[in-house]
Amino acid sequence: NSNQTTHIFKSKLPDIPINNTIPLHTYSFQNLPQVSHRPCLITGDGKTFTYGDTHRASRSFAMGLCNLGIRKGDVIMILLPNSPEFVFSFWAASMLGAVSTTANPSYTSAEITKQLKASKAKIIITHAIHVHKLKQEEETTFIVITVDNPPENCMSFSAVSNMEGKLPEVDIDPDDMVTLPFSSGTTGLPKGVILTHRSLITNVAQTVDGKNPNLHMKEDDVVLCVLPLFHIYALHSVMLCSMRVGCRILLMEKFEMRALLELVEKHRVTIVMAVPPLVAALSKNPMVEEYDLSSIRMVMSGGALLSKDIEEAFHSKLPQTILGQALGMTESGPVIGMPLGFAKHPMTTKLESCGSLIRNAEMKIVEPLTGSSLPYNTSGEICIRGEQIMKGYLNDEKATAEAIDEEGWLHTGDIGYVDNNDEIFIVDRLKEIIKFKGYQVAPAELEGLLRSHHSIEDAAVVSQKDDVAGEVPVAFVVRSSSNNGNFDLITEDAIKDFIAKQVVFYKRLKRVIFINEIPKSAIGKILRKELKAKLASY
Ligand code: AYL
Repeated sequence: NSNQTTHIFKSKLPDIPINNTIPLHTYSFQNLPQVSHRPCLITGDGKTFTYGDTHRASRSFAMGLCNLGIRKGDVIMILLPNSPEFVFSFWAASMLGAVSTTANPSYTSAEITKQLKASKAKIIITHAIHVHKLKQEEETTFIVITVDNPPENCMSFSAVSNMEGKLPEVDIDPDDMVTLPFSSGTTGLPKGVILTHRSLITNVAQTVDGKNPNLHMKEDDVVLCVLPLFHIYALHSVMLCSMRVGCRILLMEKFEMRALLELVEKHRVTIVMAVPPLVAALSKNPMVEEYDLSSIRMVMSGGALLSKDIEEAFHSKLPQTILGQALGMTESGPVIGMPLGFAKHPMTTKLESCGSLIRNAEMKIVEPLTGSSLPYNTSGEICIRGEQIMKGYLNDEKATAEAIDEEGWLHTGDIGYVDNNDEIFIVDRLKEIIKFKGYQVAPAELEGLLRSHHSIEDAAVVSQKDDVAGEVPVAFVVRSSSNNGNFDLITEDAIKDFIAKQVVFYKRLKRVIFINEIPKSAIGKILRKELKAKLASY
């Protein structure tokens, strides 16, 4: 309706010129001459790689991959915890014009196989302990490279890095894909999210570039990398942002509170990228008293909603530290909102805000049913537009068209509003996704598994609030009628086990509730709101 006003929100910071037509690695290593001697990666056990080392190791691995036949457009899977090899692999792919798809090494064989098939990865980089989960099938043939001692038929990371060769000249288009994380978006199963050189450069620049960067990271910062790099949050906000500014990345392979506190104290960590449970631990865990955390100047929380209680507890525990929430979504490249309290010239922000819209982007809030755009202080679906958003879902035009409309707006499935101070507040979620400590759990994936069980006729999975994880998946199950009159009806525990065997730990069902019928709309869509209401009454 052309008579309607469109309320388009912008950042309070002015737009900046962004040179996003170069390859991502060129952009990220732009300051190499100045920073080459500076530490880039520090491991928990004390190994250091300078920017020069990191660039060299990435190039060497790229040459090895090239020798193994990896060419422009090919996909490699990085199935690693936080480690220097993760970083080298990512850059090696980029340098070849190839693509990395990152996955959680704790995934089950079935989960890895799905991503392998969808991404057609030709090389997998992992640890020897995960090799048994990699199943060669007709449609999927790949070479396995392990960063530790290679089992039979696998190659070692160092051997590949030591292959003779030279880096080919590749012609990289800004709109070529560079990484392929998986996300279920607003509905359905996990899908490959196409992020290009242009989209990632844009989003990193929106975050840390400019005279007054929205997120002020500087060369002498030490950034804690405890969140997994296989997820877009740490990949972008820790690895890409830190490397752009030339600061240190302290890599932790897994989360362990005491080890984390020791490392923060020892390395004088200045920035912590966190998820709400980690902010809660920093605010409430008594162990924190035993360590000197005075070096931390910023803590960012993202990936899921942070409660006001935790925010307040954090401020009283670490009053010298700025805490802020960033809002992101894999499909949006990923950052949407970043607190201006993190800016070089900081502005005051409110409790519970999820940041302010990043620069060089547009946002609108739409009424979900009519699509009309809403003004300040009115809740609706958050939509974002700009060069940072994904190009689309891999081989899925339908899902892409549902996510990005004809005018280029990405519909996030998050319900929120913008207040008078241009801060974003999230109030609800339109989409199906369940957030376990910031990890995605796709109801459709669990529902598919449940329905594949012969004793289950129908199922629906919804989220339940949880003190520790934020949200956990709960299933409503209709048992098969063929089992009527049979006293061996499937039990809650049997269903939980059945799921647990097939999925990574955070997708496990917390509860199973048996019902007679799953409530559905006329066109067969599960009425999740109704089930959630039911859940509240249990
Ligand atoms: P995905 N508050 C509330 N919900 C949030 C927040 C937040 N601060 N951040 C993310 N979400 C939810 O794709 C929201 O529903 O990416 C959003 O649509 O796994 C969904 O999580 C997206 O989930 C950052 C900070 C990246 C955060 C991110 C987000 C990565 C999560 C970079 O610096």
